[in-house]
Amino acid sequence: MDLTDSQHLQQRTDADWMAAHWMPYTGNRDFKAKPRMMASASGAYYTMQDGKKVFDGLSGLWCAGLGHGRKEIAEAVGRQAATLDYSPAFQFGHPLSFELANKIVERMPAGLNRVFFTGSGSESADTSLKMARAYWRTKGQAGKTRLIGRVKGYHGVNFGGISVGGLVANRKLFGQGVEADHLQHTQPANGSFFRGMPPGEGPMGAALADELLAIINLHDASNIAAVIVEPFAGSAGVILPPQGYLQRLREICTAHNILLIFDEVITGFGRAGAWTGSEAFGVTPDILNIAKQVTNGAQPLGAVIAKQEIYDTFMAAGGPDYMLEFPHGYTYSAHPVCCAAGIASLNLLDSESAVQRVRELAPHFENAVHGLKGARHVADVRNFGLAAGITVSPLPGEPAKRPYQIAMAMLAKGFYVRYGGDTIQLAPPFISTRAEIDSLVSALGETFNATA
Ligand code: PXG
Ligand code: PLP
Repeated sequence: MDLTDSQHLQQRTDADWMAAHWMPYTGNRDFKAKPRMMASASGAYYTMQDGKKVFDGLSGLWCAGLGHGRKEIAEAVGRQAATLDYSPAFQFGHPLSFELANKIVERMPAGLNRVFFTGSGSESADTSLKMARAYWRTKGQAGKTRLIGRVKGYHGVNFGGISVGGLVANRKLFGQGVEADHLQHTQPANGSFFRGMPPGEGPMGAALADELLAIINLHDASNIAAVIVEPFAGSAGVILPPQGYLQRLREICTAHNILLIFDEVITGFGRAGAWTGSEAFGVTPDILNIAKQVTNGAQPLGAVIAKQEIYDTFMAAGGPDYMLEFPHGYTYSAHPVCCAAGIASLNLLDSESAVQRVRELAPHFENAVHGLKGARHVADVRNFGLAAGITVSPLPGEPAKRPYQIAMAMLAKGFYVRYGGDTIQLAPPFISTRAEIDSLVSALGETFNATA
């Protein structure tokens, strides 16, 4: 395509041309009437097609903490695409996936050391749930099939993920899913304004985890395969576990032979100021899911990391060596170009001490976002690492409207923030400066105050 064509494309927003793309999780009618087209990105900024520079207040969709346009990642992707653009995912291998698996394991909690690659967080969720059921069946406990999620949980959009997920808007159109129960959410009452984790005492504290005992009483542990939770819930608006809550879930799962799965698609690889939420909160699951930041968002890649005993169980039951042990996988599992992006991204997280940087920025970010207390419509602020959720008091009958209005007003001011449900979400890049965080949050405060 010559420059003229590309310039032409850059300017095209006519309705007929845009009709062909049914956009995901997007108000298609609104977008196509008022397009928000991005043209390029560098560092912590997007350039919109009209030339406007916009600060990336959510690191893309929680995935580009290292900032955009990273030369090292782009070069690794280009080199790999030219060398081995695709390699059959089944029954053949290529060195990069083994290299990346080792690099991932080095960053996982001790004992989680077997990496199954997927193409996204949703695929990771469904892979982990199938792995859990198959594990128990392989061990001769075929009755252990029930899956336990949590209200307000998000585990992507595939059938397993929406069944254990607890954001009802993502499930209600789709009919019968997989049998699942849900723990209560851990979101404190509006007006709590806790900094980081809520205290462990009281009815919204660690005792919330004991609800798992009630579910076990109902179904019996002999029918339950796994519990899946996000260390902190991202999509629902940054909902922290109370002190001691995850420890309690771990104890109950261990005592009752139930696998504990952490969905770390958002909390993995730096966002929580540690390599994993597991590390940040000091609790180790049996299975840990990742995606997003592992490639800095530059290529689609996810993974499920299992403890060795799970892998060994499948191997021991696998029959003759020429037979496969786990009938599961995707055409794009361990895609060589995605693995190249993953290796380059993990190298950059190391060479830039990005996780350390998140830890250093987090107190500044916490002070900034909690400065929003008192702004108009701000009902609660929650934060951890470089993530924050702000609950917006609803317009009567239209709880989702004000967040939308606020996000659009922020865009006009040059800041991209995410809105979802009754929340505004922030997850600035790890490379943000303190001044950038301050201007993001002060623009948000002004916008709240100016919103009817
Ligand atoms: N698990 C968790 C915990 C997630 O946050 C997924 C699974 C699904 O990943 P994929 O790659 O299939 O989208 C996610 C994704 C938001 C937002 O603004 C959050 C996600 C995706 C898009 C937007 O909260 N989380
Ligand atoms: N549908 C059909 C008809 C297929 O042939 C395949 C893969 O071979 C799939 C779905 C699954 O695609 P993927 O492996 O990319 O998830």
